[in-house]
Amino acid sequence: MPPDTPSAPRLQPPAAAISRRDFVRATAVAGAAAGLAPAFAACDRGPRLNLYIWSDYLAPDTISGFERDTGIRVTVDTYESNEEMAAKLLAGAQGYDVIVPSSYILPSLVRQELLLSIPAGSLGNLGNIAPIFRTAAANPVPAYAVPYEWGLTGIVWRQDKIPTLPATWGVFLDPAHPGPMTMMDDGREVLGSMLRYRGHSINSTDPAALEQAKADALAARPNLRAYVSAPVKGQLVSGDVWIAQLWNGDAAQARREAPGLAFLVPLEGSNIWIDFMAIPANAPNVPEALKFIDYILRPPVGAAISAATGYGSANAAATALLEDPVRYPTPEEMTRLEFQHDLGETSALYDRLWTEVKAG
Ligand code: SPD
Repeated sequence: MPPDTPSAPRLQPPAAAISRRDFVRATAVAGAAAGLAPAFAACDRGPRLNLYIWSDYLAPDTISGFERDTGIRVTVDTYESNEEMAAKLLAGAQGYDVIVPSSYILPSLVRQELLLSIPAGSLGNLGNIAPIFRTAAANPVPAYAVPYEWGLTGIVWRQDKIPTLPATWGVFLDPAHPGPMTMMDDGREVLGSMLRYRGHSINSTDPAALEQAKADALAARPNLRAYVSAPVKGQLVSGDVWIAQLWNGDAAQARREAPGLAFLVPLEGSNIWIDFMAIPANAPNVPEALKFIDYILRPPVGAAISAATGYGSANAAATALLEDPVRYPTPEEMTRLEFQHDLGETSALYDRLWTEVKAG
């Protein structure tokens, strides 16, 4: 299938073809920002928990196991980027009890007073977190956030159709690329990959480097079918997309359906990220939120989530239960990987450049 032409209309993400949403009770969120609390509260009485999490980021039995164990009814709503989640909170969304932000956005959520600090001693299973995820580099706001899972950003491709893919972000810039391609609907990821392509940090605040990243992203745009993150899995499986910028766990989930898929981290380097569980400042069900986070920290629960999602667990006791855990990068591999950092005031520049890239 030929890629879209340069004159193609604004890229639209396809509908998700693989989703575990059928095993969680998805919330029908009418309208965008506000209005969650009434929808949640109206359902029935009894203890409740409203979880707002990335799509495809739980094990099939995570929610049912928690409900059975605690008698707390859970509603799950999903998002596809940190920015989508933060925008909703900033717009005044009420009703969420647990969210799952990445490390780079945590300081900004704290600065905007959108998070509740987690009371010391309230999580009996906190000791299960591996030491590597307790450092200041890994967790910039330990009083507010508990490590969940970690992963890598790279390229997944149909090896059955393209036996050898060059291990470079330049693939997306090549007009003669060998098949339909997508990049993620995520400004930090797309601009970050273009920054690494030119030898810069994914956390660069250099305006000239960022303008070049924007120019490169714009040069790649005509080669892409869409900006789409996790939901691209269905298109990779069906063969409608052959090459996609994606996270390793979502790539592993797709590979279960299409074994011809392979994943690589480009030689120019990439992003290693950590996601965290946190409680919004306006959470209506804080005791239930703490129970949920502590439940996730149980070793078998964390192990099942890691096995299902294909991401590494931040929980050492959970990882120890897995026969084939996701391997943490070696020190040599880490030389090509960076954690995404909070960029303070430069975040606004990233947002502007990304808006311009998407506008084309
Ligand atoms: N399907 C779950 C994907 C979780 C990705 N979170 C990390 C994003 C880092 N930019």
